[in-house]
Amino acid sequence: MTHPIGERVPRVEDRPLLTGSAGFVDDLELDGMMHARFFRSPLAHARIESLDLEAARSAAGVVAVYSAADLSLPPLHPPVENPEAFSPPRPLLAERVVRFVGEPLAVVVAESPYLAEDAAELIDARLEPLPVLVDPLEAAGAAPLHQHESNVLFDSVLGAGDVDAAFERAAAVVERTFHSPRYSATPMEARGLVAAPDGAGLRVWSSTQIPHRLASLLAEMFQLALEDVRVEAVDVGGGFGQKAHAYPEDVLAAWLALELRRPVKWLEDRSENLLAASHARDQVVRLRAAADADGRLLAVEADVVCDVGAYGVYPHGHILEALGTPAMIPGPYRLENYRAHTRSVCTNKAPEGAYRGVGLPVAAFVHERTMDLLAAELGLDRAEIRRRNLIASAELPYTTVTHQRYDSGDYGLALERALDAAGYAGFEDERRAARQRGRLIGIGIASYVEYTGMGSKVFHGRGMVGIAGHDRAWMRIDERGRVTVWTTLPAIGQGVATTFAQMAAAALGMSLADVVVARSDTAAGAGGGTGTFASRSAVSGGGAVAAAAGEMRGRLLAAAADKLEAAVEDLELVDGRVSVRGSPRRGVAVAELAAEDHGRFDSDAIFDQPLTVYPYATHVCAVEVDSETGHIELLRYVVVEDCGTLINPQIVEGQAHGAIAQGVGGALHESLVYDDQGQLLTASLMDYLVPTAMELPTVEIDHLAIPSPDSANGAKGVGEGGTLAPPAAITNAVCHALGVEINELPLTPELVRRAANMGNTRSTVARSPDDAAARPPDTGA
Ligand code: MCN
Repeated sequence: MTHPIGERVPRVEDRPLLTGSAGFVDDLELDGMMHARFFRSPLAHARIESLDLEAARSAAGVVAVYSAADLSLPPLHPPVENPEAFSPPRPLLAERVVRFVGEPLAVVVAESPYLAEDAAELIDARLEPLPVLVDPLEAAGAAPLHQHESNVLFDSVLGAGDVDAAFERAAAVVERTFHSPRYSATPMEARGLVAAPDGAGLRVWSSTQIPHRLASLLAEMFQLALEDVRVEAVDVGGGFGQKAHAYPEDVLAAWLALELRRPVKWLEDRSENLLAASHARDQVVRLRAAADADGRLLAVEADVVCDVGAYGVYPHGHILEALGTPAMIPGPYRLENYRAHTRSVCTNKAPEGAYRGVGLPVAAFVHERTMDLLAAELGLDRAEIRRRNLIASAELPYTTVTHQRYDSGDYGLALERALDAAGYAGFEDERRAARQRGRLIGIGIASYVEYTGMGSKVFHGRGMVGIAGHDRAWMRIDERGRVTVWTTLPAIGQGVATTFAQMAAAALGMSLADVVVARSDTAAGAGGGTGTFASRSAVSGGGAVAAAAGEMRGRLLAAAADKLEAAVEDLELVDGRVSVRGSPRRGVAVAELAAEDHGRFDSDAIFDQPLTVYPYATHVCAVEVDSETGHIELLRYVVVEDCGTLINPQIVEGQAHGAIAQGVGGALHESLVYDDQGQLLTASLMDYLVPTAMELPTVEIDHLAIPSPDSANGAKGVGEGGTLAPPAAITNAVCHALGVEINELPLTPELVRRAANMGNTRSTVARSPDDAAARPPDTGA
């Protein structure tokens, strides 16, 4: 196989994962290794009166116990340089005050994880309760949790056009409030790392999406030279954004290894993961939309409130969703008049961070529910209103009112293909026939466009100055002519051990079997890079791999030119052999060149993607709803997507399946629920319901594969897109089945039954972001 791009190459990472030979953090056993366990706050907001560590310190097997008073480390301070944002520091262990249930107060190090856990239970904390803020709308006006004038940590207005004039000439106006619950990314493997002293420095093995960024943070925290901190990403049992951050626990576990001069393992349990790893998508969006009599969007006005919890995450800060959701509320539609007011508000809940899709599933839920609502208002077909508003392929590149430059594609084609595949045209007949048999079925559409593959310009433009934005690849060839590739984008389950190998093999004219993608490791070469998040590996990593492979290829050709006494331009590199074009017998094997002096072919390249690329899709979903039990059955699920040139269609489909599973979870089941004292009521998987294979539909996927003109390989990102549409497509289908309106998630059986019983009314809690006094109606749940 000489050009494996676009091939359905089976994932090389699967065999070790399926045969148990993969190496996760918990598989690491080092001599003399100790185990860390955190003592966490049982209260959401309290003054720390005293912390008695003595019983824990004298417990069996305990090596040391530390509280904030024993540390001389700075807080984690997300470097956010955005004039509209205030970024509060986050202490590694709470000092004076705790701000959420699960916040670490002390850390115990013991000879076994069980002894550490037992000893942590002996810690006696006297906490004086303070008023608890769980409602962002109330928190906005309440006493500040940080050294800032209010709990509003980000306050921004953006927009363009004449919104008021557009509303005045509208034929239809809809105004609704949309609620997105709090979610957890719930990776199968929770957070964890192993750290060990290493001469004057430190060695870390981490389940992380950002090994290079973690290394630079640890070097800064411990005042070590960057080259003295080596971080290796081990096999990652899912990250989904949650591991795109560095947490206080990571820093402390590494510090313990340095301080005690022994290896330390820290692994959290599921309950800690649900309590204290980052959450996401807790938002209230009030939206007004205006359309003319033909259903063409005239104006949109949005008020977005993001509940970011007690702190920002490192290094992204607390502005991830607050920048993402309002920027993408216009969706794939033509819109000239837009105004959005966005606030990030801190509360006594766990900090919010990245979760696959970051703010965009909320934007898609809002714009796709709004399309259906406008269609109903105007008596238009729901597909037709989308047809009239979708940006046409001839209009691309199209710069939106929020300064997104949608690059390429055909949004209308994705819609039509998805409608055809789902049988949209004949669905009304099916629905009527089903009704006659007492069955309630419905169909829902969700179209979206998203940003992927962002480079340094975008992150720094947002004020996220702690994110490099570029990526890097290093390549070496051994004496047998086999190539090893390292990148700054670790494999987290998304298949880059396969797709980077495909890219390198294609660029080097080599067989896939001769290319190995190694785990990301800061020891692979000097310099850093960004990491795996925001669906950037295909584009940014792809650019770095192509550049490094190009460099190696150039050196191989130059060496072959010397040997063959031919001009470089006359040579070709195919199937691991350089030969003179037209005289295939005059050639030399790459392995032979490498055997002579393999070091001279090493390459190293940096890539910074200049333009953001925008994949898009339409999902169409058919459901059956049981109005007595509230059960929703997904009958059919069709996706037509365009992530540009497909590197590996099988991996792209796997990415879509996984992301859709998470989107279905978000639509039907998942919700982190706090009580009014800030206690998390869903701190186990008995209560926080993730979808299982039983709930998932068979997904039919079609690809448009229109290459992006703005990425080096024509690809756009695909890892997150599948999460964006399911909440909207499923809710639209359920509303269609029942003839009701629902504008909140998840669609629990209680909510569906309540909506069905209310008949054709709005079931959503009618509460505006500005109305702090209004209370949601009793859910009866
Ligand atoms: N790909 C391709 N052709 C394209 C685009 C992508 O073959 N046109 C391939 C890529 O080469 C890569 C995969 O699809 O193998 C995803 O690529 P990309 O969209 O660039 O996203 P990233 O590799 O940067 O992955 C991150 C993304 C995000 S942000 C989250 S969160 C996420 C995800 O993808 N977390 C995951 N997918 C995940 N999948 C698994 N199994 N586990 C996670 O934690």
